[in-house]
Amino acid sequence: MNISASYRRTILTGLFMPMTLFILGAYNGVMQTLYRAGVIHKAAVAGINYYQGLTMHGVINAIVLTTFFAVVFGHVTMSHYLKKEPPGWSYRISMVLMVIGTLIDAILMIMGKAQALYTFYAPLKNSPLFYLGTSLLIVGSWVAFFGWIKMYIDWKKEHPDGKMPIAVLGTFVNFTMWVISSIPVAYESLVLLMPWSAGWTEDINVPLTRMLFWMFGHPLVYFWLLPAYIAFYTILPKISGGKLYSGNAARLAFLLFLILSTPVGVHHQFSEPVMGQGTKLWVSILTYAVSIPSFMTAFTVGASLELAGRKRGARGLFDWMAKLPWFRSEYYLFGYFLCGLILFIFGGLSGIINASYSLNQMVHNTGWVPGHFHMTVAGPVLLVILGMSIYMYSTVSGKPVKFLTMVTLVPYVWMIGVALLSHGLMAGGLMGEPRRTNMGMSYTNPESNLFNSNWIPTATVTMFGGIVMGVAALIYFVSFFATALGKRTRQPVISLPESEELHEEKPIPLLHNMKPWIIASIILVMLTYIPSLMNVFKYSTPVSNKFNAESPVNESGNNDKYSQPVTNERAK
Ligand code: HAS
Repeated sequence: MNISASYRRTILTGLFMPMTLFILGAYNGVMQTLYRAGVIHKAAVAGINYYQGLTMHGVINAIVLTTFFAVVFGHVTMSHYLKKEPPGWSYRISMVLMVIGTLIDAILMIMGKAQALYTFYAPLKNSPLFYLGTSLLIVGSWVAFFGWIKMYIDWKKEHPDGKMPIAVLGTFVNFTMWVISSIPVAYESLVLLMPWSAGWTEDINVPLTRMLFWMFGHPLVYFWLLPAYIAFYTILPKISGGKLYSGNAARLAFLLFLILSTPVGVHHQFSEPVMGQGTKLWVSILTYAVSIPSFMTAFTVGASLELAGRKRGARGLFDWMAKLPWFRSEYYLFGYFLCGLILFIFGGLSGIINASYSLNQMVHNTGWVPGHFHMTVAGPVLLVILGMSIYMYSTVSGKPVKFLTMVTLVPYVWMIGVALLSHGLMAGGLMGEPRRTNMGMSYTNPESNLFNSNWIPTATVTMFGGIVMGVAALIYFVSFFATALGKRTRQPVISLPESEELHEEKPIPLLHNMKPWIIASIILVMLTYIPSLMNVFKYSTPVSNKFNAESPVNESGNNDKYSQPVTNERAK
């Protein structure tokens, strides 16, 4: 489909800008592994301190890059399937808000005024502008969604009998969940954290900010994941040479995410005494339930791949795997998708371990947790972002992909790096290695009396993994920017590989109507968060404004307001 110059520029900005920042995000990731392994024994390198670097790594990679990608991939998907452009006001305002918000955050992080990590709840404190910048980024992404709704209504008028394409349903599910879940974080940022960090309010209720953050923070991980799932269901079967095994299964998986993603945030708070046991048990059950759409995806996508292998002439039980287009540069997206899926098998299984309340006590706040999430967010999520970003840049700009062989190899190198990194982190985590700790100044520094030689081998494996990932990222950056700065040789278009469904399945009305699922989602959110809020207000109260960025310890020495009600309540 041909597109207007202004829409094209918006899409290209939405790909180019976050990818440029990702250089900083990736650099700080490699640095984390060097601190961890004890290669660096300092608090800062090149003027960037440990927590500042970790904040840049998390915010850029996990919030900025992912949100821009979800919006740009949404634009391309909607336009490809509905054969329309979104209204000009929506894509322009959305991109302007997102760019301004991101620039504010980036400048603050570089200046060291925002180092409260990507999970920006109290008591760590950022500059008030950080909360504003992040809110602009999020609201900007909503505006794009509002434009797609308008686009879909217009399309539906023209095609009254047309059924919503799977990719459109996936995008709508993702952004509906995103809007629902970003309301609590907007309240946390704009009503609680911003006035507190500006000094307009004295007190802050720390557990409340944490609960509101995680109410957003877990759906956030599925907001990262669902664009990848859209690609697995609607693009991968085509480029593998097969068909989508079941469209109904794909639709059901997306709709299950809509109801189950938001109420599970409390599983990040299993160790917090303010949450009651009943709430924790309920959330543990819901967390197992939210794995079901991923198990369904493993089956449906796996069956689609088997079909593709068999169409390519495979016989026997496993031969289909060998027949798939591995390392073939004309199908370079295949490597990005499959390496992501392979990592996700282990990322998903480790998530299920986290979901068990009792096992969580062993792994929480250890290296295990970043081990888990690098096989999810640096697995399918990032690999689909990298593959699709270069693909979309090339088609939408009309510029051919440069260094195609290198582009084809990147996901395999990256996958080896992530596997090593996550193995090191998880093995270390099981031996108690903490996360978010400058181990180079303590546990892996022989000069320190905290030195623990047991953690050296695992931290070293983590570092090798980080370096391999760094090499893959470097090769990718060279190819991406060479493509972006190359010459246009073709007509710019929006075009995606489009998978057919294997069977003409009987339409199930419930899978074509989002309303009951939205209602169910709101009911489940209330069933989880009304008791959670009651827990928070029962066992905690706001404390005075005595925290600073360097230390989360309340320096007022006056903890009466906090400890008194808790002690009394618990003592009853
Ligand atoms: Fe998680 C912590 C539980 C999925 C990200 N998670 C995190 C954090 C992040 C994160 C960032 O219950 C840390 C936050 C922080 O900073 O503190 N997570 C789960 C569960 C799932 C899960 C049950 N997480 C994700 C995804 C993420 C992500 C997806 C990012 C995108 N997670 C937790 C819990 C914690 C947690 C606790 C708190 C830990 C703590 O104590 O702090 C499930 O959704 C996972 C289900 C997935 C599967 C895998 C299906 C496999 C597929 C691949 C098939 C392969 C094929 C290829 C078809 C069941 C689909 C085959 C072909 C060949 C040729 C081989």
